[in-house]
Amino acid sequence: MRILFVYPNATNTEYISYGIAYLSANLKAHGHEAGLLDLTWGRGVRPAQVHRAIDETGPDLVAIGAMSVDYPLALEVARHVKAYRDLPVLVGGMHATVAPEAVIAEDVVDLIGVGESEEALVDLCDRWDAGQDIADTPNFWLKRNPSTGFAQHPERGEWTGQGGQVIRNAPRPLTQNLDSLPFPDRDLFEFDRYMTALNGQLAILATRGCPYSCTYCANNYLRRLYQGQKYVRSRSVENVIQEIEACAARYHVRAIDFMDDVFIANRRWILEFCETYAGRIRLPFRCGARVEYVNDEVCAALAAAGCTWLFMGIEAGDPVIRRDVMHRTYGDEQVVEAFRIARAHGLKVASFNMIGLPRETRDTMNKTVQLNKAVQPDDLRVSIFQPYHGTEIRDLCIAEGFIDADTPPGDFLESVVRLPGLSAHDIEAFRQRFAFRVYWPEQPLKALVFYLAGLAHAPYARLRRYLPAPLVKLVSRAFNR
Ligand code: B12
Ligand code: SF4
Repeated sequence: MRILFVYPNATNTEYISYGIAYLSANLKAHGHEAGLLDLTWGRGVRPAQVHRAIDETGPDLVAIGAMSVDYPLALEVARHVKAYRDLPVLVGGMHATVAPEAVIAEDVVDLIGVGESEEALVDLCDRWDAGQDIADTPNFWLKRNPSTGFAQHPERGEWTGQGGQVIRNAPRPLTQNLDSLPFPDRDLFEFDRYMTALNGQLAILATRGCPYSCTYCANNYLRRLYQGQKYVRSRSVENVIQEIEACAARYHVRAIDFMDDVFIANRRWILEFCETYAGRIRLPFRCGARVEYVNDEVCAALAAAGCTWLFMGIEAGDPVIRRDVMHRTYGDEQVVEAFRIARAHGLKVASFNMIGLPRETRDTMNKTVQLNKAVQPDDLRVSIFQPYHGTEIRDLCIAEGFIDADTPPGDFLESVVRLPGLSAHDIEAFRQRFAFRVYWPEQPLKALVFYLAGLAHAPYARLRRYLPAPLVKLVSRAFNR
């Protein structure tokens, strides 16, 4: 079977979709073929691009992978597909997982994939090739064709996507042995182009899942979706190292970027990893952490292995918002201590923060600035809170009137939450000055640089796709340490 993947990377972030790359690798390992329409490097989508990709690949199925932020563009692509050819359109990825009813309700969508889908997609394609009924394939929701009584199938009915009874199959059990999956198919993408844009930083995923369940995060939803199963899984150290070695032999890799939710969550695993990595890889790397897992033993091992940066969520400075709204229960002292320990071992630490949360006031946002001021992070990121579908915090926002039931999450540049006394404009203005206030007067030069970057952030994100490529590359390099 031949699949045309579509990566509607609406934010033009220079990262491939590892979801699509894993799916493609597993499909190819099982004898199927894959092509790609990658929208990372352009401005939105033109019908001609879709037509060309269909003509070149000759797909049996168009498979679009989208996060919520990419979803409007994903739908636009689906409309272009349907206007050109009567091909089945499958939408998977994080948005279809957290908002399945809304996605399957679209006329231009025939099937959706819910949750992790490597094995499920192979199952679907195998059944398809064998001419079997696909109606009860786990993970997939699809529309049963009213005229034939079967799930829609090229030989049995038209792929109109309209009408029909929706069949909702439960997700397959999670893949527990992650080593059984082939390495992601980076070559499906123009991977060298991504590596150049990211200054040689290679993204790797060593784990899946997170031990926590913060109210605003997809893990909160996924943990419930996969209730009763082991949710946090790690690849073996050897498997991860082999992937890095294979990539280092193929691409110009200068550093490793572990994209895992909490890379250091499993003490035994991280200690074994650091020892092996130090002996075989010797490239600088960065990873994500949580303050609860930071201690002298782990930081010493990370530093000895070549870790340069730790990314750690402070998220909110107000302990009540942290506990009641976000379900993050660490204290301020724990944050200060974790930053101190990491830096004592020579690691640089960046803080992640969010503002514009439900129940937020100017006072609580100031507390987030103050906690950052206390730790003086080497770098910091401030996001404007977005109520993603499927999360507990979205339910809270609706219940307490901060958003309407049908409010979509914003484009991450602007708040969509109604907060008494704080407009979207106030929140954006606060974000712009956030870093300046953290670093001033302790680090005046840094305060000024971050102030200018804060001012430029939103206009740059909106204009980026219209700027000349060399300029975008320069900015990416400057901000990708
Ligand atoms: C790595 C990562 C990134 C990386 C790379 C993203 C990328 N392009 O893939 C970077 C740093 C660039 C990033 C950026 C952002 N991210 Co991010 N990111 C992640 C993270 C930590 C892991 C994602 C991953 O690669 N997982 C491993 C792969 C194998 O899993 P997967 O992508 O889910 O794919 C599986 C299934 O979804 C499914 N699937 C995927 N595609 C398809 C397609 C089809 C057809 C089918 C059938 C199935 C399918 O099968 C795949 C294999 O099992 C997740 C957290 C998480 N727990 O998932 C957040 C997460 C995906 N990110 C999130 C967000 C919000 C963002 C940003 C918008 C943040 C921001 N404010 O800028 C940006 C968006 C930029 C963009 N367009 O890429 C949210 C998305 C929430 C939502 N409802 O959409 C998540 C879930 C974290 C959270 N807050 O809850 N992110
Ligand atoms: S610790 Fe991070 S990844 Fe884990 S649930 Fe909380 S926000 Fe999500």
